[in-house]
Amino acid sequence: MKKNMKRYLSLTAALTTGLWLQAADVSTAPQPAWPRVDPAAIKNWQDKRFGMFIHWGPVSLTAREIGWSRGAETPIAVYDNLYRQFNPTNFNADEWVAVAKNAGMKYIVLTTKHHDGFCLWDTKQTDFNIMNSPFGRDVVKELSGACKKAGISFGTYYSTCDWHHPDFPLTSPGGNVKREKYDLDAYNRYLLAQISELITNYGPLITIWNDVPQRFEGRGANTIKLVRRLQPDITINNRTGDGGDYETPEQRLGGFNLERPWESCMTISAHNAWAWGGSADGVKSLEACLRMLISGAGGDGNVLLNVGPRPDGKIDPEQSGRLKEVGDWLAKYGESIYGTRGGPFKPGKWGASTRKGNRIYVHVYEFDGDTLELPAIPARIVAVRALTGGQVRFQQTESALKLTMPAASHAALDTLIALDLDQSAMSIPPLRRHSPSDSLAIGAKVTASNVYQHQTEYAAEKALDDDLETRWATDGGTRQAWLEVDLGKSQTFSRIAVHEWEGDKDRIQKFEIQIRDGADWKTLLAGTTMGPNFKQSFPPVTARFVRLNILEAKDGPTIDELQIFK
Ligand code: FHN
Repeated sequence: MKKNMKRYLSLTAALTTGLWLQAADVSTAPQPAWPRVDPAAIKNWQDKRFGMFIHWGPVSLTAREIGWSRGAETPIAVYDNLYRQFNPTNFNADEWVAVAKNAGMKYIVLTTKHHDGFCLWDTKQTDFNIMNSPFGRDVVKELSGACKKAGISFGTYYSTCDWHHPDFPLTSPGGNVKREKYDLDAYNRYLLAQISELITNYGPLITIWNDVPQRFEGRGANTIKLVRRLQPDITINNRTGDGGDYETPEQRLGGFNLERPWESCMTISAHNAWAWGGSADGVKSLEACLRMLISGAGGDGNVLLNVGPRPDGKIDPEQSGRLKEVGDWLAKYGESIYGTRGGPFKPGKWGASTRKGNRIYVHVYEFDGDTLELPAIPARIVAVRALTGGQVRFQQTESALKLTMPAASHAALDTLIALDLDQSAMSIPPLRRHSPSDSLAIGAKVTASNVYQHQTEYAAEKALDDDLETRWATDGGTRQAWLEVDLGKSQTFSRIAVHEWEGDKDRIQKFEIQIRDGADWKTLLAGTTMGPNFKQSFPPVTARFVRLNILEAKDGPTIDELQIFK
């Protein structure tokens, strides 16, 4: 699990004292009757598909993580006074916007205030802001103005959690220290006043990107109501604490979902740093960045790719250079990303697909030799073209769609093939490409000893749907539970993987994995904790029925995915 996510989860876990809810719980909580976004606004946001996230502040002087290093690697007194030496004279908002445009990014989201409480705009609510640094310029004003001038949208990241503010109940390190004295009502007034400033003085915004959900006496809903009142067409993420317009999977891609909008926030940093991580940090490969974008769009999601500018105000050439390469790809093939919807073929190791009008864009990462076999589609293909060059042939039958292309014509990072149909591509139901390396358990019959409030949203099937965004859940307080998979026939397998929900660390404390041998269950392997990345290989066994038997749990066990491999 990424360090930050672990920290974030420890924060939210530490805060489950009735003050906070897990982001995942929050996003699946029944949506309160708060004002919803105009569908046209969310479509406008979805069509952009690719945005720039920017984490910046005086902390960049230390090359340590924003917010999280306060009171940890950097003593609080030192951290809180960094702004007195912060003078990024090379900051040029037009240059930042040019980097985003050259990358093919259609919107920018800036950390106007992170958990450390420092404000990058001329706020009247506190002196702890950029105007009182040697730099003395309103970064939010300059950047929002540069965006407007260049025709790209601007959004604000705003942390509802503020470890610096004396009225906020928690402080550093990591929000794990509870203040003796605090005044949540006063803090809430402060928060709403600042959000009002950002929307009123720097809008219109494409989004307000709240972070670390705060849901105390419905305050999240209050924030949403205020935001909607100030700018009805603004999109609000799911971390306000009471729902929101889109999900925010972090450092991973969201699952294929045509109903619930989502945006994955990812770091270009090779070490997943959000703020400037120093000149040795490095950046992710072009392949990694392109696959985020392509498979993200393939899942019907946006990608918000983060840069951490240097303390002198420049975006490091290693980061801007990588982004330019992504932009060069988008300049040629952006039609397959912008304004498309995900599918119909769900993303996988093989590649991904997007669609627009009568066209399906098939992005192929891996062929099987010269061919790629996809599920049949209920539409007739009238033309096929390899947009990345070369000749491609297709064969369409009742049971499959086969694309054939000589290996010499396969593109290095993504072979893009356009399928033109005799009808709209948008009504084709989502299809899953099966591959020999798939889990044998996908879609298998499954029963469970308990399901959270008997809700289908948390049914046993959600642990076998090949989607890490859904999960089987059990009732709170459940200490023992089992999940029984029927593979339909005896199958031979040698590896099991379990993705335990990350929202609460190690709920499972003792488990067995068993296979049915006649009338009895035979234990294949046993252990204590599982976590989100449990994997175990063993000598091949043959069985039809497999059971995850949870013998001890701290609270209701909940599994994102159980996988069984040959
Ligand atoms: O704690 C923050 C983290 O520093 C960063 O801002 C990410 C970006 O999505 N959000 C929180 C971790 O989930």
